[in-house]
Amino acid sequence: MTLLIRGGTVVNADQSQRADVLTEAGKIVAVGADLEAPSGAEIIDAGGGYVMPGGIDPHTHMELPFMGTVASEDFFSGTTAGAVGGTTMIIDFVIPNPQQDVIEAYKTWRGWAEKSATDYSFHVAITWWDDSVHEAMGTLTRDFGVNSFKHFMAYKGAIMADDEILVNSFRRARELGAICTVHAENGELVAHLQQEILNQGITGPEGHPMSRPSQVEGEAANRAIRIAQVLNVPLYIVHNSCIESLEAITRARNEGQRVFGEVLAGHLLVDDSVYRHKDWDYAAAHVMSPPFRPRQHQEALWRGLQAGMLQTTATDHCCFCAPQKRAGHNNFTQIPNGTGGVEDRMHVLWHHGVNSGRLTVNEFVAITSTNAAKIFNLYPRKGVIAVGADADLSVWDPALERTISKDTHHQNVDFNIFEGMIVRGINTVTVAQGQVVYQDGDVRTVRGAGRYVDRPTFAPYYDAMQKAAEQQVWRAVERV
Ligand code: URQ
Ligand code: ZN
Ligand code: ZN
Repeated sequence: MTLLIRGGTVVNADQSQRADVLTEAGKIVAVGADLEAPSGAEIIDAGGGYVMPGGIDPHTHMELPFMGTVASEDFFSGTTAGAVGGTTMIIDFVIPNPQQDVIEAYKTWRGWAEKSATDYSFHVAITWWDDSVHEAMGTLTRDFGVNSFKHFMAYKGAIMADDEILVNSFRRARELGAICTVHAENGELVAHLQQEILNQGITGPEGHPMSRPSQVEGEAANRAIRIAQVLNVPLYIVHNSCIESLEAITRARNEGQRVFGEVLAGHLLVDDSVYRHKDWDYAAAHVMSPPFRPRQHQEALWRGLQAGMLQTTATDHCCFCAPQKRAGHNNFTQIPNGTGGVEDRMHVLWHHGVNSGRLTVNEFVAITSTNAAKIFNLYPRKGVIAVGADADLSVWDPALERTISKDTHHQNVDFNIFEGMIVRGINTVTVAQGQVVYQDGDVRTVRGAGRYVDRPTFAPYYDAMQKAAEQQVWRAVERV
């Protein structure tokens, strides 16, 4: 399959250029001016718009079994919705139950993901510890292309990793050359506050943010940062929602520590007033953790993105429909936590980031694709329009508008946290593996076309350099 995208401006994280893009058999084979169209090539006219790397959403939970139910979005519908919105790869999560064999859980998730329409990979959560988990982490990095391990510091009594698990797992990740990621909320404090709030007779969704104040997130972020610092392992903090966690990341990065921060499109644009809405279903639809925060946190998060203290954007796409959310009708702690966004992430970030002047188009590419590719060792296969990269890209019309709505989105959920938002600047075409998967409203995804993408650890490189240094062969290496 040969595809020529012409007449556009190619936008990468580092530079923009007027250029055509030629793809062949799923790879980019040429980027340059006035490229010839090989006979039989499909031609797409970018119409003066932008041609950008396909989005990478490093944080989704398709068909996640959670809090007594299963997320309503599966891997095919979710990756299709992502493709409609310009995202061509997701990194999802294997989340073993405590005491569940980690490799068995990994293989289960791999089975579920085979229906994906676009490429995918997995972070693996460490929710318990014994020698078998230690062993499994090695097997996953060596044989299954996993280079990132997740730790939920929240969800006590379920999947919470206490400090002993954090220390054991972080230490093992360091040995393997993997990166550690955390959901940073102090699960003990959350459990205590939940009970206190219920004891006061508050059972509605308004109790959710009350039980997870931003200090609870800031403490956990700082604790994870300090543990990672002592154990000398890189750290990635998912869904930073507040000033306190941003401050912890900023301090660590200013000290030169290898810490990365992710922010959700939702946390940049939705505030905590949603929990005080008079309609129970509306408020419950916004129950996710960490919760949406008061407005001052959003401005700080935007500044964190602009300052480079937050590197990636994601959605934490974890959908539950109203009947599922109603499981918590008499007790907010039983409302399944999660909201959607995989289809809208890039649109809302372009409108509120680029159109507002907060971000350049190059910075937009960095935070929606390139940075995640680099942090999780997918670059330059992913996250860039360059010869040899996968042919995952989108054609972007900066003048085209859409109104976001559950009535028109492709996400398999009956709610949209961006409902009614008018955004200007959206993709007209999405290409994945060199195939057009979306064009001007026409969805062309194919069930099962997505591939599992291995993510090598950094250890081989690191070990080689370490051994070279130890064997004093630097000179030879430099001469080569
Ligand atoms: O905590 C997460 O990231 C998962 C369980 C999705 N739910 C959520 O509220 N963020
Ligand atoms: Zn989380
Ligand atoms: Zn999550």
